[in-house]
Parts: sequence; C-alpha cells; structure tokens
Amino acid sequence: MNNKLLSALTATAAATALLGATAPAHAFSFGTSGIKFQEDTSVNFKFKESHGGFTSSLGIYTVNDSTIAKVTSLFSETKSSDNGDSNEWKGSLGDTVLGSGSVVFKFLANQVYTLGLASGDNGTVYSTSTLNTNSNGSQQAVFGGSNLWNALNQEMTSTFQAAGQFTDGTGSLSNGSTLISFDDRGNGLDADFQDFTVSAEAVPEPITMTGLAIGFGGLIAARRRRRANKTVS
Ligand SMILES: [Ca+2]
Ligand SMILES: [Ca+2]
Repeated sequence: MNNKLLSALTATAAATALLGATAPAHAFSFGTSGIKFQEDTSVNFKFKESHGGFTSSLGIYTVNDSTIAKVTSLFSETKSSDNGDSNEWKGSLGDTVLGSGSVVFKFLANQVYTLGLASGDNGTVYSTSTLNTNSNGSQQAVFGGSNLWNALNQEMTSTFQAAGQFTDGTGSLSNGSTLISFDDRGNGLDADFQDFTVSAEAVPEPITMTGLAIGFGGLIAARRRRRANKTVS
C-alpha cells in the first residue's frame, strides 16, 4: 500500500468515524404513547427486579390497528417471587427469573410495538396506555432514567404518585439506559409501578464499519480506474 493510498484511507476512516459519531438521531417513540422506530433498531433489555405477587411474563407485541399480537417473550418468572411476600414479593434474576436476564430484540422500522406484562388470570397490561382498554386506557408502565429507579424505591410500598411524570424514554434511550417498570393491576390496584422492572438500551448498529468498507471499496475502484486511464493515455 503506498503512502498516498494509506493517507487517503486514514482520512476516509476519520471522516467515517466522525460521520458515525455525529449521525443525526432518527425519530422514534419509546414510551406510554407507543414504541416505533424510523429505522430497524436493536434494543438490549435486561431484567432488573420484580415485586408483583403473580407469576408474570414480559413480552413484545406488534400493534396493527387494534390487533395486538405477541412476537416474543423477554423474561418469564418461574414463580411469583423469591420467597413469598418478603421484601415486597421481590423476584430476582437467578431465582425467580432464570437465564442470563439479557435479551436483544430488533424493532423493525415503522412497525408499531408495545411491551406487555402477562400475569395469568389477572390479565395483561400494556406499556402503551391506550391499549389497556379494560381499564379505560390507564397508564400501567413508567419510562425514565436513573431518577425513576430512585423515585420508585422511595415509594416501594405505596402508590407511585409520580407515574404521570415518567411516560417517555425517548430522551435517554440513545444516550444510555432507560428504565421501564410496570404495575400489574394486582393487590387492589395499588399502582405501585414496581411489579416488573427492566432496563432498555439501544445497541449501536455497525454503521461505521459498513461505511468504512464502502469507503475502502470506493478507493480501490478509483485507483483501478486511474490506472486504467493511465494505460490508455
Ligand atoms: Ca407490587
Ligand atoms: Ca402493583
């Protein structure tokens, strides 16, 4: 590889890295009004903790008009809690929820999704409020950052009064981890919003490497064209 080509490649790599770092964020919604991305987007979900009295399962569902269809389960409890009602029915990874506790799901562009927490006979509550038709579209999930976790823990045993302030994870999803926590409508509709808690973080797409490969291919082609031209002249 000659120096000229090397420096051109280095410049391309730098420009591509810069492009990757400064690429504009694509519009998306990720909260109680629905989940939809403009581009295919992979999100890493991690089970954090549960505090509901049911044996619940969190899944991802597609929403087409009013039809809700389950796509996949993310995390399923094998029992209602680690140890009965101790620690507010606490369910932990490795005890109530088995496996790695980490699942990556790829949301397809422009498809509308919702998360749903299924709790046996108690029914399913959705993160998209309008889909909770059995309860007049009530909010059953909260979306927020680390301040949400602190706020939830402060009111562990009672109604979470601040739920209405945590409806949108859009701001934090691209920059870090979003916390999502559900109320399962059990225990006399206590609305504690700590019955099932996960975190969600966007997984960076390998856009920079793809860009680099295209840039590299383009340079090689340009070099060949230049050589071919030289031969002709
Ligand atoms: Ca609870
Ligand atoms: Ca509850």
